[in-house]
Amino acid sequence: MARAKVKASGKGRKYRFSFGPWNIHEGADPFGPPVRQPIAFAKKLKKYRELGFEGIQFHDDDAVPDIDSKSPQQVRKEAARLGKLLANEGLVPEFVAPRLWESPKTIDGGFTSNNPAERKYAFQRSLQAVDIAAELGSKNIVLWLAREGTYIRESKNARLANGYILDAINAMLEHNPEIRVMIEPKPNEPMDHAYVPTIGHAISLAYLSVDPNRVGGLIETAHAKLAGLDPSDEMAFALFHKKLWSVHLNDQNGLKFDEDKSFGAANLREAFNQVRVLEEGGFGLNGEFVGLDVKVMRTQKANNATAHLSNSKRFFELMVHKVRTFNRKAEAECIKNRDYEALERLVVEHLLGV
Ligand code: 3MF
Ligand code: MG
Repeated sequence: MARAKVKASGKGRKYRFSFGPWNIHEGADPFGPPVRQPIAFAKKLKKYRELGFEGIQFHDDDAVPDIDSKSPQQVRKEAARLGKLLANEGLVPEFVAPRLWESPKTIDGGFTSNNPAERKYAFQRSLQAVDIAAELGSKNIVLWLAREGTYIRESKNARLANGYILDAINAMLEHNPEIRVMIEPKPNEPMDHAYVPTIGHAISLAYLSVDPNRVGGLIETAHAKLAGLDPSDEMAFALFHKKLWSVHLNDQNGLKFDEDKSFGAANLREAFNQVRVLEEGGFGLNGEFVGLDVKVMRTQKANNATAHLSNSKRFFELMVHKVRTFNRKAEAECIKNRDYEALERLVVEHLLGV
């Protein structure tokens, strides 16, 4: 297949890309078992460079497996060892996310569990994630608040729950003066409703924290869409607050389960607008990664189960090209004349390449 050559650099910007090891996965879903063999972490690490990625997103237990069975010293030691390995391979740890949603101790949520002992576990595990990030050489913690929410509203006190989440964020900030916390909002799934469902909620919590400059957001395309919002507007909101510190680009075909499709695969125009907003807002100029959170289709054979990653990166780069070659003069003219029908045609024809 002939491939158009595109550059994702220019205007002083060279985008760097990241993904998490969970993005290379076995294809299990709630209705069926794995359909591909697991790939060892070391093998996944080799894939990064091969696929043109530099940044690695970590869960705490991606970095240190079986984390709960190890002493704090052991956890730090293993994280430090991995940090050295990454540096030797020229790979960058982008962030660490405490995986609070899989432990038997977080069945009812972590920070917002109704059980104080479970809240304490979530708290301590998050502080440990901060230590892991430091040992790996990353300043970023991501909080995806997976089970911090409810199946039925009456089961938790939502007002107090927001306070518990803020307490945990403050504790992380105080635990390490260098660390930044990025909240990755998602409105639902696994919960019926999650607390902190949008970037607006996340940023309002950030301002209440002990150090608002160190609390920001990571926006995932699909999560914004599941909230019925436009991902590019959500990104613009965070950029306006100087709080868009990472993204999970992917795509989502309407309001259904979180699909994590390849970026741009469901809606080209939304992808165009996300890239347009990121470019215009200077995303990446302070070292931010263009992060992906994408799943390969369950039907994909094992021999090409990373195509969703290279495809997403390529679609992003092609969109950068589309954004940079958009006729800005014609755009300005349409806006000046309040002729948005003409603007619509300009955009659609540009995307269609006519
Ligand atoms: C949620 C996330 C991750 C999840 C990952 C695996 C950082 O959208 O980005 O948390 O763990 O998607 O399901
Ligand atoms: Mg995500």
